[in-house]
Amino acid sequence: MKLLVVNGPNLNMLGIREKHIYGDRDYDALCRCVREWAEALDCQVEIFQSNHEGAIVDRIQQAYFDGTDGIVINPAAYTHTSVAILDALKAVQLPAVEVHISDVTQREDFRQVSYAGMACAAHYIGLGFEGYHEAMKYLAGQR
Ligand code: CA2
Repeated sequence: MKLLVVNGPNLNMLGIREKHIYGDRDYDALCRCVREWAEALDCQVEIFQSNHEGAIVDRIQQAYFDGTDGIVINPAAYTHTSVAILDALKAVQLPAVEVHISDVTQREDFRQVSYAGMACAAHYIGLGFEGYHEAMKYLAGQR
């Protein structure tokens, strides 16, 4: 099974600031966890991070053609703004799961809408890095 993990803007800055919200581990640590979990689940994984909305749309579209079986997505700030990412997820019709490191339900009003989440089959919110693990297990369980 081939999984694509998509991370949106500023997630590459994890561990540098706002540690009380996102924890003290950095983005490389997240990527190492994701690769270890993929191996344990006997899945292939590609991790994609971009600070650019269009690049994320392009990568989701590419997933339709490259044999991706499922998408784990943390669109970061684009969660709350991007109809383009929602439409891309709807266009490819691949199983997708939304992840947020922090508990966005307990944060500012502007974080209460998730466009991408409308195209996702499951949501793991506020579980830290472990949310990615849960999302990967969910998709692997669909095999
Ligand atoms: O909790 C999450 O995973 C978020 O997707 C993280 C986003 C935020 O905009 C979403 O509302 C919730 C932020 C990504 C990381 O931003 C940083 C900010 C300061 C320092 C390091 C990273």
